[in-house]
Amino acid sequence: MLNERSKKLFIEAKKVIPGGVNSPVRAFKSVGGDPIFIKKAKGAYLFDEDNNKYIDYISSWGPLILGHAHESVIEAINQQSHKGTSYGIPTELETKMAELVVELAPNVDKVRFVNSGTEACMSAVRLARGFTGKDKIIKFSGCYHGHADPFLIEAGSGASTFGMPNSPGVTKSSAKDTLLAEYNNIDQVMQLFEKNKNEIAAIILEPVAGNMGCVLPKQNFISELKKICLSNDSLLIFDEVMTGFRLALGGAQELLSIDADLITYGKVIGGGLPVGAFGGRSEIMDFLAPDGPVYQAGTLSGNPIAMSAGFAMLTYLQQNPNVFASLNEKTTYLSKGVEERLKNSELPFQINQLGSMMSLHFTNDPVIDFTSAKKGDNDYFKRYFHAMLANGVYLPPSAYESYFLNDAISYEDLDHTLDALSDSLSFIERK
Ligand code: KE4
Repeated sequence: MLNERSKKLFIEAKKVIPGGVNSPVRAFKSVGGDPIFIKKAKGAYLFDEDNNKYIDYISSWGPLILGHAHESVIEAINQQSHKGTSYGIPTELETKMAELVVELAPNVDKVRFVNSGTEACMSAVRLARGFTGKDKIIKFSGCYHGHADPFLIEAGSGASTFGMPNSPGVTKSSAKDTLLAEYNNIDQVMQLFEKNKNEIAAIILEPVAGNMGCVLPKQNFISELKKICLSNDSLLIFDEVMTGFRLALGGAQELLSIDADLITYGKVIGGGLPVGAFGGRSEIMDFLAPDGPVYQAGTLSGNPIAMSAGFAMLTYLQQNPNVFASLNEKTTYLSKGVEERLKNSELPFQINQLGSMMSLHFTNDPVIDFTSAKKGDNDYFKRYFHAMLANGVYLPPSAYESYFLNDAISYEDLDHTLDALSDSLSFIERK
């Protein structure tokens, strides 16, 4: 594939944008080569500036669960934009969107909208600290909750892709209030509570992790976390920025049948526009300003364009719940097809999948946490990524990401993807 125009655009971009991108993972640093620049997208397909077509397996890192430019979302944005884009004044639309989230999200009485998943997670942690009067939080290595200081302590997405577990600029004082445990390791969590009695405000985790590849919680892991939180007057925060409205209409809380105290959302909730949210029981949410003492704010929070896109997205999912079954079936078809092809190769591999989240790891060991995820052969991964890209398949450009299928992907697209893998195997295996 010719990428001359993308190469030129990348050179231009780097002159005025750090690294040429507005989010590090897009720069292809962990897979090598230069990023492609996208001109447009529709349904399951991306079209780059050199008119190459790709089947999209990142769906804007999750939001576009129905595929690009879905008519219901575009129509809602069109209609709202003629009424103005932002007022900074309450609107009925925000209430309607909040009512819909409260209806769809289990165990959420009230919700506050923000503009990103980072903001949602950052605000939820501040609220948990304010509500409990405690300072420390526990997070898990390999889980990513955005780029706020308390989380860049061995983050599992972009930061770990660069092997920069602790980002410069994160102060020692903020780092001391973030305790780390290995995902799926309940003993480490218990030890942290022993050592930090009455100091831990919350545990925050991805209930199904997607930032070390897709990693599933072990049986009882999360129910044990909930018990520990209850017995220590700490809060359990589910970061559902990735899983919310993707794994099920009620997200991981529904799928895993377990309630968290605070839940954060992003990605799908905005239908492709910048929306984050955090919600929970009224007794906790009422601690937020202006009624409560915990401050949190945002100029464009709840802006009508983003609300209209999110409302259209969630309404469509509510009225077409078969989307989730369809996505799960397509993802299972893909993961089984990949397994079929790789088991006849020399390559070590593990495939993790839950619903429409999946990841492929070039390692013999089960991937159950960040330590095991890091054992994956990144050289194989790089060759795999570029071989698939050359075959018109755009995968996440990092071994520490999950595939995000969208429901516009057809079985023909899935077969093309599997054929591309077959074509790529000799290239991937080359030492
Ligand atoms: P944003 O601030 O990027 O909207 O959300 C942060 C975030 C929070 N929680 C989870 C579980 C997340 O996955 C994310 C962001 N996900 C990454 C992809 N793994 C976004 C891609 C990027 O950083 O460009």
